[in-house]
Amino acid sequence: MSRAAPPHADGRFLVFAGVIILAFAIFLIVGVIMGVTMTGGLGGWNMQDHMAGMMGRAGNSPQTPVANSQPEVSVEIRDFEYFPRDLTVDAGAKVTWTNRDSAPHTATAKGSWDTGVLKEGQSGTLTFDKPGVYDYICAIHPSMQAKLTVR
Ligand SMILES: [Cu+2]
Repeated sequence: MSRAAPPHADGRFLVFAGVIILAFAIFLIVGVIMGVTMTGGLGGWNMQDHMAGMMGRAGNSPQTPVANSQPEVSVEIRDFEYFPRDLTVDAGAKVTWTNRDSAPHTATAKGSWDTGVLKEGQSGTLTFDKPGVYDYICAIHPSMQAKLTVR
């Protein structure tokens, strides 16, 4: 005489399988959410941008003012800072800003001049014919501040 399986065995198995499937589904959903967040897939969210905004590090490192008499002068934008941050050029000089960050930046002297948005690797060149002192910022990250003097 053989013993039949207990009548509740199937039900127990179904509950067990259900828990496994549910756990797997939660794992998948969390994975997708994390993936989207980390890669900036939603609305251009950007880790570098986010960290700089949180830490407010733009403009914090010390820099020596630079005077450059060349007709063409370069400013690099890197790690949410302008290099050099305090630049003097001669009247008539062409100044080129190049963005080395993955985040977009501008060089904007409100009411005077503007490079427009520079994406990673892009440059903007402006010619400065008249002497003057210009404080400028990044229009996207206003904590990025610099100064251009035309003499
Ligand atoms: Cu910026």
